[in-house]
Amino acid sequence: MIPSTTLKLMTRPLYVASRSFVSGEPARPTIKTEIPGPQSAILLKDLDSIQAMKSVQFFVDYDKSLGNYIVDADGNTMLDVFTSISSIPLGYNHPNMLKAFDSDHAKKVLINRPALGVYPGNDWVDQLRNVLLSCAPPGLDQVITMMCGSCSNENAFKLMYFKYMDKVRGGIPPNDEAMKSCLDNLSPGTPRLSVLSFHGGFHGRTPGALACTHSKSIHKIDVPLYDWPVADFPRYKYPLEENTQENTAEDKRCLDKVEEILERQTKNSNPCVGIIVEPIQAEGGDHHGSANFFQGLQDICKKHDIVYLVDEVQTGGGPTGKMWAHEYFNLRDAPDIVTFSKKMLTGGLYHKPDLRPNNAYQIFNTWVGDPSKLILLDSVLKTIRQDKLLETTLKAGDVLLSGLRRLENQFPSLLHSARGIGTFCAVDADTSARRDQILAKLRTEGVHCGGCGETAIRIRPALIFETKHANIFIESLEKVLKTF
Ligand code: PSZ
Repeated sequence: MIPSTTLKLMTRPLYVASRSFVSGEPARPTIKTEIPGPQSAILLKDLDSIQAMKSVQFFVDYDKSLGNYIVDADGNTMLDVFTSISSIPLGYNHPNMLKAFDSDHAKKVLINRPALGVYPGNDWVDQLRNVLLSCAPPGLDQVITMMCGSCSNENAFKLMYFKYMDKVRGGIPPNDEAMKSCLDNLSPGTPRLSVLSFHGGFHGRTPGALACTHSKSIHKIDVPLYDWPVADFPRYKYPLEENTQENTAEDKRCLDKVEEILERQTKNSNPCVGIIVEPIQAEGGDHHGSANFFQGLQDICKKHDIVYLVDEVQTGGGPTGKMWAHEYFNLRDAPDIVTFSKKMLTGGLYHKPDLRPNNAYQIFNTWVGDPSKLILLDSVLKTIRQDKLLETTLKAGDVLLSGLRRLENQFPSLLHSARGIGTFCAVDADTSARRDQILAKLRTEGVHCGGCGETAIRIRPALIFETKHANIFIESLEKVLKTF
């Protein structure tokens, strides 16, 4: 008879997990119920009685979730390649982040949340310098914290207006008439100015940011917004290396359009003070622009002396394998403003010194950010450096993208246009309905993924996502595609 210990060894799964960055992480997903399961269904019904949040997908057990694996209220353990819309930098319950509030000082920062614009703590300047400026985009040395991505963009727009009006007045402060009329939203204190954005872009939900958002009608319907101009963002043919001529022509078409719009806006007395653009249009469908396109936009901004704002809310913080996606574009100069949130854990903006507001309280609100978030971000940045997570992201991204390319060749009627930088990857399904079916079936395989745009499958894992996780994702996707 075989001794029971040997039997146990023999029946152990062949797949033995290598060490993960978060120890104790499950080796694979395990699914016990449909998702949402019965427990989530009860909670959904309960929530619905007090809040109309029809978007909730399932409830999560954040005590049990670990590393790359999210555990739902019904005990289903899923590989999470969506991470709360790309906002969980180191996966769930990373020990370094859990430790971040161990000290009394950190706890006191957490509970004594100040109005940072008037009463910052005595370590605030060091925190801004040592944490936020330690990972600033090259060439930018001014930083302001904010609460979220939308309000970061909203305040970036204000910096643009201030700079523009300062130039219009030749550096002279606004006169009494302007100071009075602005209280009634009237000219000359309230000028007519605009920000140029792109079809398919997403920049947030507050009115200015929403005026620049053009991904889905449901975000905008029934909301009064500025009549700001919208330009075309390139739409490339894939694979890129087989379509260079067409894609270069597409860049030129889009850049010419931008110039045309800027001139029209000036003629119509609604001048553009700046351009807002995502390095990769994420919500709108993971549309990439070339380095040539982004360099061209910067040239246009310089020619018209307007502000170049790169919105790195979704791309920033490492998922492309660099801290900032625009670092891939070899811009001749830093963008004038870079906004961030999500994986950076605090919202905010980096900007050039010439955009500093002239007066106190022009950029201001009660909290202007949250110092406890910088304590967490500090532990995230140290972990990224110590564990070389940007390299990990590039390696995992290679496996993802080559896997997606193999699958689009194997299933050409189902998938096309695989693309990505680092783990910031996507592939399109043939129809919206198919994309949704693929996402639903992936979930029954234990992979929590998301969509964006009309037909894209969007991959947004944490920075601790490794090649072994990428292999599980690709294997699961292949299994799902075989069912069609
Ligand atoms: O539906 C939503 O409100 C969503 S789904 C994903 C986002 C928002 N992303 C937020 C986002 C972004 O991706 C970019 C490029 N810019 C600004 C924002 C807005 O950030 P939040 O949501 O923090 O205001």
